[in-house]
Amino acid sequence: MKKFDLSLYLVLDPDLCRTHSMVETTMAAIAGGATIVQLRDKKVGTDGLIRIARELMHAMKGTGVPLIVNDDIDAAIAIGADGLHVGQDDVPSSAARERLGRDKIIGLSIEDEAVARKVDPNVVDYVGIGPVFATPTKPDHKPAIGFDGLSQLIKIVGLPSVAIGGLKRDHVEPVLKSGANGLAVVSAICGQPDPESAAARISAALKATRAKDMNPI
Ligand code: TZP
Ligand code: MG
Repeated sequence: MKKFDLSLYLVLDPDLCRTHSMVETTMAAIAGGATIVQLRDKKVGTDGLIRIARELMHAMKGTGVPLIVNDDIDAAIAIGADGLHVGQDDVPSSAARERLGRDKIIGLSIEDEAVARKVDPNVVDYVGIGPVFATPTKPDHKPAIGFDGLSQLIKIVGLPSVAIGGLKRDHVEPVLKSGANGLAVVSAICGQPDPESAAARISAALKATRAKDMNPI
């Protein structure tokens, strides 16, 4: 059963989360309105990821918020994560689907038109598109695409999508106007002095923007 809400997608970064820990940040963000969480840790290896993901799953139990593992399909399978997020240099999404089965969520990062045109909607459940802006959180990121690039890629892919890269609360409106279902953030929540209120402020902006669009003056 695959149900997910991309509105406020928290991507965890172990370095930025140092002050509050990943579990604490995650639970605060969920209390503030985060709708989906991705564990992204490039340094710990599969065993380390499994250990952290187990702690996260235990803490998140009963919240209804899915946990997605970045890149590491073995870790995702070992812990029974809700899904896997892959980039262009990771396991191909078709191979991931074969191993994970139909019930798991598969997300794919896309950065340009060529990649967007190759996405298989029978395999991929959602796409992460960006970076919208340059960001120090991912030093090796591809060139920033801005909101014009974002809306162009969303139209090409035609799948649920989440924007990523340098996004803060003030970007909620242009992100939704570009056609994305939500925004994925790292530093707008991880490492913030109060991750719960940081998430709550973004979540409130999402609700206000959607309400405004439904009731145009
Ligand atoms: N992929 C593209 S940009 C990025 C990732 C994981 C990092 C986004 O981090 P931040 O702090 O929200 O700019
Ligand atoms: Mg990757």
